[in-house]
Amino acid sequence: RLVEKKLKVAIAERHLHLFFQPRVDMNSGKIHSVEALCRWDDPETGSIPPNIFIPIAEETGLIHELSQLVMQMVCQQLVDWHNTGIDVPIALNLSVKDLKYFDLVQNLGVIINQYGVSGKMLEIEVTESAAMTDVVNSVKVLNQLQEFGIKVSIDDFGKGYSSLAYLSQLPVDNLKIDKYFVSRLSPNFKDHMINHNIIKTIVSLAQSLNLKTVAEGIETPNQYNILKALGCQMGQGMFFYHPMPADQLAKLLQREA
Ligand code: G
Ligand code: G
Ligand code: NA
Ligand code: MN
Repeated sequence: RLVEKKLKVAIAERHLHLFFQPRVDMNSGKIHSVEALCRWDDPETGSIPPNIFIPIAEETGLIHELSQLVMQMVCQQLVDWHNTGIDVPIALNLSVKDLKYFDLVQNLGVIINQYGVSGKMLEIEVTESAAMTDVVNSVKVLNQLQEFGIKVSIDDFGKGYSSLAYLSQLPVDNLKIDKYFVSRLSPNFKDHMINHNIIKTIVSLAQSLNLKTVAEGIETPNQYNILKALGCQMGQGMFFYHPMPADQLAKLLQREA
């Protein structure tokens, strides 16, 4: 397929770059870390969104090369920011296919060493469906990541299928509450109380498992206030900041400092 060929070239020629969306401490409002979101600029078509190219990368097996490139770009960014006096941890998204790829951990270890970055500056986001697909393997992979000091988050929590029995076995640090629940907190939605209660339950589940919660897709002051009251520790969304290029984020952090 044409698009497959183009993606392969894009990865080889590095027509991919990262945007960064701040993750904010709900109480202080300070930027805690950032999530790296991959962008593909095609010289002919223009910008192609990840919702389109990530599934193609997964189908074609190009995801491993793509994730490898994202890991390198993330480490390079940590180095570049560090050299300008900025140290902010970066979370990157991995696919279900990445967790099954036995070289992932080893590759990441090599990249971290090459760039000389600390695992403490990195976080991995995986969806619950990814982590639950092969729990024995996931436990192994996530444990190894944590041995590097890398944090692990379950992304889009509540949206996929989760087994609570397995969740307690997974070595994870954070649950990211899916933006679907957050988006339906407004009283305009008939089910807003149900979503409110689901979030309350997720926060309480996280507390009992000693995990932190991050709410995704916060867009309004009302959503922010509810999530804060429910004890959600961190938040992301357009209410705080849109995803932005690296230099813009650097300026923002320099202003904050
Ligand atoms: O920022 P946004 O619309 O662009 O991202 C859309 C989806 O693509 C999200 O589910 C996000 O997790 C995913 N995504 C963004 N960047 C990456 C990446 O580098 N790797 C993987 N596997 N998924 C990504
Ligand atoms: O699946 P994941 O959580 O990694 O996806 C992050 C996605 O959420 C990206 O597509 C990003 O652009 C998008 N996003 C970031 N902030 C908001 C927001 O406030 N509202 C909505 N609807 N999407 C957001
Ligand atoms: Na994701
Ligand atoms: Mn994510």
